[in-house]
Amino acid sequence: MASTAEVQAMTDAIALAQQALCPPGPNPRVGCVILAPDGSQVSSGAHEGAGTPHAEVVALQAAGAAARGATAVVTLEPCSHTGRTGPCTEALLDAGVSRVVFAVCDPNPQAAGGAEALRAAGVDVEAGVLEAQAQQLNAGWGVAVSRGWPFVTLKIAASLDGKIAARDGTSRWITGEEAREEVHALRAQSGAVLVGIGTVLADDPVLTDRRPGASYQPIPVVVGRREVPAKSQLAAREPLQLRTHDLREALRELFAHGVTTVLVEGGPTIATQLLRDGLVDQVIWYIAPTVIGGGLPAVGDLGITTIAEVERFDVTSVTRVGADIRVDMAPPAKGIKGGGN
Ligand code: AOF
Ligand code: ZN
Repeated sequence: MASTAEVQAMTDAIALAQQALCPPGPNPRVGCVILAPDGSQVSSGAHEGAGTPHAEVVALQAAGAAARGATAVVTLEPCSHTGRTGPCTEALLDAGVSRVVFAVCDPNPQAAGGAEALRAAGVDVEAGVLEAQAQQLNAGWGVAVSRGWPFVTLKIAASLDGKIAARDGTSRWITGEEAREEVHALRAQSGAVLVGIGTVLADDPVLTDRRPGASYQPIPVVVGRREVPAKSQLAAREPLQLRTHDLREALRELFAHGVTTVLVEGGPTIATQLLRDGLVDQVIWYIAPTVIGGGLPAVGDLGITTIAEVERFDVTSVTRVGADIRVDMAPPAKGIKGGGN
């Protein structure tokens, strides 16, 4: 059983991981607190992105000799592999830590096994403390590393009747400023923002987080065979261009580039294909309180011919954003065509 001091330390470690300047990418958010045998906090640390020391190592370094006989409280199972940095299991053993309390088992097959390695070396190990809370730190990352392609969020901003543009192609702005600002925050939480080449040609998007003080920008990704025009706004950002129509292949390639979470922002061709192939993990749908009538539908033909074939999402939240409505949805856990894990 974890002590009160250990549970408090885990709460603190989760907060540290949450606050760390760790960009969304190949590495998870992780926090660590070192406790002395009397339960007092000796040191703490958080991970700040790929290539930088893991949270355990940051905390151990700050603790120095005081780590001997101490308890390490970590939000993620300590790694037992050499990746960009060395194994944390070794660092913990070298420092003389006698107990390790962690929240979430490492879903990364390459790094997992730390708990067993520590136990085998005589360390007292406890797993699962505040697991659900710590899970939220890296929800998309966990899904991605366990299956080998990124967590996909499909964002759509449409009218009540599901149109994303009027008949002449004009689409700025269907949703209001508040919704658009929220989308900038979604970009800040994503490793990549993906659009089809059709959207680049039609809308000339920039795909950046333009909120004041934004320090991180997701990798812009364009899918499709046609060239990104040199004079487009995106060209200056040197987007990653995936010249394929096979989105499954494109997603695997993105994962190979270190992308674990991708925000898909258009257009209908990509949205249709992702839904048809069951590749969507989360839908964030902004509904503007307006009816366009004729115009461009957000989603094209999914190959559904009769109502018995439709798949319903589970609604996870409904919120008002300015004058618009945001609906968050997830595909039902089972029965996703081809996209299950
Ligand atoms: C982190 N930060 O604090 C911990 C991680 O490529 P590497 O060497 O940085 O290893 C990344 C893996 O290490 C990661 O997928 C996860 O499984 C494990 N633990 N990673 O980035 C940390 N503790
Ligand atoms: Zn590690």
